[in-house]
Amino acid sequence: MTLIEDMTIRKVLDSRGTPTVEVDIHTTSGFGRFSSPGGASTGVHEAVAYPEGDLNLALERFESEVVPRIIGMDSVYQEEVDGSLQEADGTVNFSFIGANVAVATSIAVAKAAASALDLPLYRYLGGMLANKLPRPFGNLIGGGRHAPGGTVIQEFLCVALGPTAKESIIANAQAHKRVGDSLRERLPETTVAKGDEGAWASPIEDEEALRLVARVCKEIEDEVGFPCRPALDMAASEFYKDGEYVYRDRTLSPEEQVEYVARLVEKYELYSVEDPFEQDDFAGFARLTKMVGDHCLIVGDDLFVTNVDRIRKGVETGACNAVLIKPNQIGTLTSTWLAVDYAHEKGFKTVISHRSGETTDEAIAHLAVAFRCEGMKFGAVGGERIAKLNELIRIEEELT
Ligand code: 2PG
Ligand code: MG
Repeated sequence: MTLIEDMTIRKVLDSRGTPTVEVDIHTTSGFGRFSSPGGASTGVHEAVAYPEGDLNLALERFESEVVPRIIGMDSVYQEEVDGSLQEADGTVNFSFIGANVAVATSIAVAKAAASALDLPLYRYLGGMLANKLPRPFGNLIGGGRHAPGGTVIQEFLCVALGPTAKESIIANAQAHKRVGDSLRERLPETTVAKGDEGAWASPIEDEEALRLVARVCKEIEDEVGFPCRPALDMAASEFYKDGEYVYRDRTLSPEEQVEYVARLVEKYELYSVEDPFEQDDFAGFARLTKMVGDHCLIVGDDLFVTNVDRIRKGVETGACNAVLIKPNQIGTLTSTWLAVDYAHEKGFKTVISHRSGETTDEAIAHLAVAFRCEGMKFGAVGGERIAKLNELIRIEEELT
């Protein structure tokens, strides 16, 4: 029933129109498919997406190294399958077969096992403990690598804390719409465009963007009757140049950056701040966590890259109180789970996340529920984003 009989790989497109890989897994009576997303503001410590940056070479290595090892394995033994992927690769960062090939295979295998057992993926992975819905983080204004010419800070988000995930998802989308209207009013002569994740892209100053998002969050909060809080993903490595953080209107030293971010947290009552410092500055993250971590999530993305060893360093140094989780940063479902499990054991929250270049696959909605993540960052609008948000709405319906 669950033995892997056949597997194929193909090139498909992600939401930026960039080719990515999709893997199909057929078991005796099950089928699974997963296509890998791709990042733009990728961390330097992430697993390598494609060997030598070459997708075609990854396709060849799938045929020569992965297929012979995985065919005949039992799809319910996920750890063994993922171990074979590591063996087929033989490096510490999937630079031989490519993390995108590994993660597509790994998650497709889990989906095939779930389908053979006639279970939804979240139930197959999470069992009876998969009964809690994560908080949706909706991206409203986007800049950085996702919208060059827009804000320097990469993401200004709304985290709606509604009684149900569905109400929160809808509130985030309302906030997105309202921010678009406000930007059109503010810049009547300028086209208001969207960036890679469907967030509004606008050439306004960062703090003005945050003020706008905070105001809209408050308006939506008053309308829906539950809290809606602003949040940031600064992706600060992208504007860290020669030891300083370079904004359009100011340049800050690392010490000044700590003070600046702490001020933003207090003034705008931020729910969370992701990557406020460059990706190796554990000390900066620790200082901020000490200052405001009792009332704000300090989230490490490029800092941790879903890697247990780096999360351990965060725990030891007091850097952050939350981890962003992206399966393709680390390459397999097992390694992703180890990162989540370790973070939870140490009292860190987890937020599972899309990539800026996404596919329409909805599997990470299932992982968010199965892994009991605190949050999920899947965007607010856009086809490849709502594929996941709507799946969460369906899962919630099944659970209630
Ligand atoms: C991030 C992600 C997703 P990217 O920085 O958190 O929002 O961006 O996929 O480009 O790394
Ligand atoms: Mg990030």
